[in-house]
Amino acid sequence: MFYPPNAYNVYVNYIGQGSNAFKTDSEPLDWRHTCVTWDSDTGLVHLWVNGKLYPGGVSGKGSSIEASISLILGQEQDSYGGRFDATQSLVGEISDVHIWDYVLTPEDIQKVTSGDLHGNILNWKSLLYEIKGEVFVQPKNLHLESKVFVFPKETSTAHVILRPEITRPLQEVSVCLRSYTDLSRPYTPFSLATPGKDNAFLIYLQPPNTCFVHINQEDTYFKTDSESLDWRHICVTWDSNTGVVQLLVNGKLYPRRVSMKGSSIAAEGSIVLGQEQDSFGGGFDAKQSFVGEISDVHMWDYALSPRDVQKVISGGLLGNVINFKSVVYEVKGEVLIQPKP
Ligand SMILES: [Ca+2]
Repeated sequence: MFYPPNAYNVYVNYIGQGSNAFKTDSEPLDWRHTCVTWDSDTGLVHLWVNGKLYPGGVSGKGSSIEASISLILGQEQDSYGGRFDATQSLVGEISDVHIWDYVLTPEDIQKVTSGDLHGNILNWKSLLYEIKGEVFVQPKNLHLESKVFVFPKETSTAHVILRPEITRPLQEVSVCLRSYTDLSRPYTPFSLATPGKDNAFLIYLQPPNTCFVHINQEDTYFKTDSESLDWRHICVTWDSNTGVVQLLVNGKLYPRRVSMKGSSIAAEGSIVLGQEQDSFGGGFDAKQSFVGEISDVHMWDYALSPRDVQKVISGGLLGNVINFKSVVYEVKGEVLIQPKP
């Protein structure tokens, strides 16, 4: 049992509460790798989180776990194979489950973490399983650090969906990204739609030197220096209190505008890279699509200052709503993930 943010309880043959309560370091909102080992001879229980050992207590010394087991992911059994409690269920993602009939050494744990050691009792790579209820099997996301999305051609289908870490109404927003394109027609690197507002937060570029920012359906335009055929770093910020919209290209602030003062962007957002949404999650037009490369997409729930943007450009400030290094995403259609040039 995991009690966020940082407590675990391990039960062995009913025994566990208290004697095997672990306190770990608080982990960021990211994947974590957990190992628990138990040895009946000594009763010792150890917990490893992301390769770090948290020594535990003693449980079930001299006992053994019976041969006939019911093994379930995502629910807590209060009887053999059943009696689940929704308030103890897992909501999220699980992968790489392995079980061994021996106690792993620290060297073993390193191998497990790097994917070089698989379970001998249960091996995730050759698992027999049954899915009950609403559980989806999805490809594992590659971590995007030092990666770019490549949109190789004009389509009305290729796009990337980003899942934000914060979902509540936003009175302030900043979005930054790097893009590289040779398009001479208008295009859309970033489109955020909310129910009933397809242009809740939209960055729409019209080469060679116009940038449209839409906030809750109102568009504002900026004249910029002409684009050169190179990577460009774009940030757009908006603060509902003043309505001020800032556009910064490669750190340069253009004359500020005002839009949709006093409004807020609804909590339920559909965030799409590479296509312009004309409905929630769809309504794409190939002639407004992005062709080229996009990287380093970050989003915040506050308005960055020009000084903050300098930190973003140097990699010293990462988004709190979307952090490109850990973002959960889905690729739809022909979009490739390639190393950063
Ligand atoms: Ca639209």
